[in-house]
Amino acid sequence: MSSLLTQIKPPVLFYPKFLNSLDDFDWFQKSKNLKWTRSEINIYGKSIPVPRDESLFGEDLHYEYRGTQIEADPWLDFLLEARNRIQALSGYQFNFVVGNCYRTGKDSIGWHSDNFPQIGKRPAIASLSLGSARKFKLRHRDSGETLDYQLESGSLLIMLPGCQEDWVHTVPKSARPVGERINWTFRPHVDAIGKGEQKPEPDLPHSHLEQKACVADYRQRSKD
Ligand SMILES: O=C(O)CCC(=O)C(=O)O
Repeated sequence: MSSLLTQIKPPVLFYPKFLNSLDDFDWFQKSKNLKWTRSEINIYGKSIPVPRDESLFGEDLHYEYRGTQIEADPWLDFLLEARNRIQALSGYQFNFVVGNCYRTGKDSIGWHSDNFPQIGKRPAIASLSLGSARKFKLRHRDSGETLDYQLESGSLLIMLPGCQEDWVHTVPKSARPVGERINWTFRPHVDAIGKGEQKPEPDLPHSHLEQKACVADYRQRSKD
């Protein structure tokens, strides 16, 4: 069943209007009012703040990030509602969510893939965007093929199994002024799904071909 999904190239499903405008507005306001943390990374013995604020919510599981033990705050109602809707749409299970808050165009996340042991093998990761639109870029590790998505408020991008293995992604800095953007990335956790691959539920409510059409319409070949 997952064979059709994994044939999608790049392995991404994009729903530009996943949220209705009421939830879009309300969830952005709720997200803005949360406690956000600017963490630091150690580069050559120097502590450097990451160029964005972060937060973590989810089930009571073991979390480790950049060698540090961290605690997830318990699910908030709107995040749980978002998680449940995304699970119902995709069939994938998600146990926690990482929040990224980009205050201005100077905030960003560099090229990377999310392949930490705690999210298991070939994870699906679902990314919900709120607030100002930002560019999201995907680059194939071998061919260098690069694609851009404009992540508007209320859009949902699902990185399917294989995406983290074969592609890297980034939200680059923006030279033009942009407002605040908050992004929630819903992830599986091995302590909840077991050590194997995350499996979709058997009955997906949308046909794979409909999802594929959604992908083809919205991706653009990168120009820079
Ligand atoms: O903000 C985004 O759209 C991407 C976030 C991301 O890449 C991450 O949390 O690993």
